[in-house]
Amino acid sequence: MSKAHFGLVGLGVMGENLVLNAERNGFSSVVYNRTFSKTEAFLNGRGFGKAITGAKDLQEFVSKLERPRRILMMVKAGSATDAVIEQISPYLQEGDLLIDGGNSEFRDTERRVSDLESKSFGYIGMGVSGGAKGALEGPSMMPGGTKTSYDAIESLVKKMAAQVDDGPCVTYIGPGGSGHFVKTVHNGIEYGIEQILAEAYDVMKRVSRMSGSEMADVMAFWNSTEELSSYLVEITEVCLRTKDSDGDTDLVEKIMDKAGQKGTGLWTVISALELGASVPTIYASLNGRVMSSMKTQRCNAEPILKGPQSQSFDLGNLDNGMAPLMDAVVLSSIACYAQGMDLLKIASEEYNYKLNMPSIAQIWKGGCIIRSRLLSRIQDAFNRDAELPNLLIDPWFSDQVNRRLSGLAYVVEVAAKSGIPIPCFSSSLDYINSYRTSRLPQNLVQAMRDCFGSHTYQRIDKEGSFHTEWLK
Ligand code: NBP
Repeated sequence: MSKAHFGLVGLGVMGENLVLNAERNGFSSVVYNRTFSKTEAFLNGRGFGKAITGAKDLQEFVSKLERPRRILMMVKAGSATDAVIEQISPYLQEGDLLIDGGNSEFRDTERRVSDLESKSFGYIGMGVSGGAKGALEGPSMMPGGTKTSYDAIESLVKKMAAQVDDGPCVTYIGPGGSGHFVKTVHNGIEYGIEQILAEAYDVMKRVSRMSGSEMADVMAFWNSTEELSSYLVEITEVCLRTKDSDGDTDLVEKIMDKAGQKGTGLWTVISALELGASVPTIYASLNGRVMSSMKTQRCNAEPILKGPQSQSFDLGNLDNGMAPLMDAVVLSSIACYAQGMDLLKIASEEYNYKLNMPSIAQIWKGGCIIRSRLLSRIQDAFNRDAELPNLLIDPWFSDQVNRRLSGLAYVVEVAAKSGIPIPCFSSSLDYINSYRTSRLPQNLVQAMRDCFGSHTYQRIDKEGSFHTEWLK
């Protein structure tokens, strides 16, 4: 019997869809899952009649693959990934290649790449984005590791990936854990944009008293514009338009307002703090989820802590796409992408990843959760200037900032006067205002530090390090 082209370990939501994708693209496959009943169910269900066979154990699985073996692991990140590597390694031979498609922490991937490559196996840490549908129809994929290992999987991943006007949504990202680092930052941006849209919903609902279907119409309008056309706006429209089974109530109003924040969003912020990158919009989205999880405390505090008296404010209408609110969403989304790209640039320097910024924007244009038309502008901006210090000062983006900043400021004012939390809108406004201010008040911070701790300061009028006896 001829050997299969491709192997998959882990028949979860992602694994099932990815192996069907590979098979559809001409790669006969073998699947293995820790719990064999899932393998059987898959082979008798969605995998039936396809060029996909199963294996009961890892030895049988490995023996059914052509060499060099290409094995994709789609299991829970962390100890499960280590367990699979440990269990499968005894059956691998020189040149065989393991691909970790889970959401692994990039430092784990650094460790695994050096460990596995030292044993003459290939190891690729590959971020995969697109959820179940993307995995089946074509995800965005971010593979990192040695270039020779990538070359061995290029034909496979290029066929499996989403395709956009300028090619497949996959490219060699760089060495070590760079693929998983880029996926982590992708997810950080995703956290930010989800929170931005949630804030827009809250303002429309509570200030403008709009219904789910009216808000869905606004999303449809926004999705028709160059600045906001995106997958996340598209699905927000669907979420807002969907009714509960009673047919009357908006389903979203029945959903518990608590969101988790354990994985990649948290790691994005930790990495940014470690590297000295400024990501306030992404951090605000993470903190929004932390606050959301304090449901009992919030319920207890509501009658104690009085907000401002309610007032009416004009936020526009559907004909102008709720103009100031659209300004707020556009600029906050731009701030979010700018922060993510900045973090990638700083990490690229620090870890010597040599990231190609236009290519990263290109592979996010299709298949993944943050796909949007804005990414073409981001790609153009970094193509124009590979050393661009920040997206905000690219001509197209600075024009957006200059036209929309007063709208964002107005929405922040309206929300503050209405007692509505808008962590991403306000952080984005502060981020942009800080970035465009040549003289910030940290001169006073330096004065205080020198006053209480003799930390010294620099002057703007002469070179050197200075200390003043402030309390004499
Ligand atoms: P899960 O993250 O729920 O993982 C399920 C798979 O992991 C099952 O096949 C399970 O086997 C296997 N597994 C576990 Br749990 N512990 C194991 C162990 N110790 N040894 C061997 N196998 C083990 O599935 P998923 O949602 O498809 O996600 C897979 C990976 O892709 C994760 O890292 C996830 O973060 C990432 N990801 C998910 C999405 C998404 O939208 N879901 C998107 C992008 C990336 P069992 O059947 O025997 O329990």
